[in-house]
Amino acid sequence: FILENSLHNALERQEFKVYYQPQVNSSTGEITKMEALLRWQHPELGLIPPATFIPIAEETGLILPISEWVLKTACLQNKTWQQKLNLSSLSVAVNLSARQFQQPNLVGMVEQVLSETKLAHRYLELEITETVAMQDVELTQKILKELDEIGVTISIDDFGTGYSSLSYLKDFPIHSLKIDQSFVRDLANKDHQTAITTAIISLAHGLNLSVVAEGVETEEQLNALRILQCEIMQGYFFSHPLSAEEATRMLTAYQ
Ligand code: G
Ligand code: G
Ligand code: MN
Ligand code: NA
Repeated sequence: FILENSLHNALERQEFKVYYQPQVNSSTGEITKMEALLRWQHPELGLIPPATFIPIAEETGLILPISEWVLKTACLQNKTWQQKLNLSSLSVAVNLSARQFQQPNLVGMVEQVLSETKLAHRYLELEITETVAMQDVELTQKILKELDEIGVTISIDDFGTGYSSLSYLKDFPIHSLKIDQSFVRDLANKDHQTAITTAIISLAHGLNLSVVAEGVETEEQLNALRILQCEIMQGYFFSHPLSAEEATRMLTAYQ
């Protein structure tokens, strides 16, 4: 109850922050994209993780205004980085929630935000989990098709953890698969469990999709992924999620 009540006021009280975590091309060192990750700094309870408040926000419908704010903030930030830091090809990835897929005007809202922030459509990637994508396959197909038509790119988040058939991969207009952290973690254990990661990477390549490894924490994992020809990586090994100020400093130093 306490959380639900304060969640109602959190937006106007400016208690949300968007953090950013880079995606790195491990061969060239290039930062290709920043993933926007929402944080809630509660005045009494401190930092509340998204896993705690997003389910409440979903139930109450508050996720809709919050998500729109995240999208706007992230697009504006990316546009600023492109211009001020001369990173003209930097993209931004934003997570979509289940509830947003039932929102009738999702695509219109996305278009509106892109036009307000003047970010070219191709620099926005929307991440959806397999589980959300599979809730209503026909609806997902319709929405993804519309997003694809306006030039936004789509990735499947936490790939491999959902309960789904693989046949949708050829029907949905998606651009990349994000290998779930749990599989990347297994790359470093002493049994060298590479089977699932290997399969996801070759599946992605076979379907002409790009593939991103999440949760890369060690050099050992990085090397294993390189051997498997996974080019794009994200994780603590490169950077934790950073505040906008920290991310700007990091991008400035890198540039
Ligand atoms: O840092 P991490 O604790 O940020 O994120 C935990 C979970 O919350 C992840 O599954 C992530 O996808 C999700 N998440 C983070 N930010 C957002 C957001 O802005 N919208 C939605 N729907 N999920 C988010
Ligand atoms: O579900 P999604 O992939 O959107 O959420 C990413 C989550 O993973 C966030 O909570 C983010 O803070 C976290 N994260 C990012 N990099 C790492 C990492 O290297 N290790 C671990 N354990 N978590 C990570
Ligand atoms: Mn994600
Ligand atoms: Na993920």
